[in-house]
Amino acid sequence: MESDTITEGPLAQAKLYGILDTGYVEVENMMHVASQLLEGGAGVLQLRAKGYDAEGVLALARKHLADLPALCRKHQVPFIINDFPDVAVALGADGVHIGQDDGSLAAVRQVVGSEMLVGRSTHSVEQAQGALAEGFDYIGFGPLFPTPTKQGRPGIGLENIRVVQETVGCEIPVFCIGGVKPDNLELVLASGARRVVIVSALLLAEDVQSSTREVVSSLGESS
Ligand code: TZP
Ligand code: MG
Repeated sequence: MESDTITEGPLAQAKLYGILDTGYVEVENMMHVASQLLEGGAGVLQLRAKGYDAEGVLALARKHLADLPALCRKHQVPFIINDFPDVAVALGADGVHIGQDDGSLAAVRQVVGSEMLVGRSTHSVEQAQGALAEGFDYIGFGPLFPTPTKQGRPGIGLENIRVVQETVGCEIPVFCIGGVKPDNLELVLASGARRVVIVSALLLAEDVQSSTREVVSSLGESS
């Protein structure tokens, strides 16, 4: 079976999933960094604010990212909220991303309805296939390598990317995540990945926009 033949839906063109992470970007600078990720060609944008509760994320987004939903719409890029379905609804986001311990898809759908994108973090082949069976719109698969962005979780390596890409990635987008950088992107792609999430290596880049553009260009060549 072809490994990534997804040609329809809001994530079809999304090869690079960008994340605005409060661990790396000052809140005052978030709008600027978001526009660099979008100008560089990120095809999805998530707000990730670990250590914030739902109220905190809502306040942060309202104060510092009021123009972001419109900017994402202009670029035709889905805007995703990490962890909090109710915040995603309140902000009029396009989706929400949840982890393994954040309950079932059915429970999230009760909050966000049937239209919103819902993604799941997965850390094994079984979890990836389970998320597809449950009906998630996309998955993150990793961390491939240990990463300071997600402390306390071991790297799962590159061995299982291909089987996940072939069994899950033919139905829903699979974004490989965790320690992916411009330096190892070629290896990650050679291991079967077709789409990636990159957090720190882009947010800490000297020129976020041009680094993003280079990654997107490498991803385009691989498909
Ligand atoms: N989930 C698995 S790894 C990870 C998340 C949110 C963090 C990835 O960040 P980085 O900086 O690209 O390694
Ligand atoms: Mg979570």
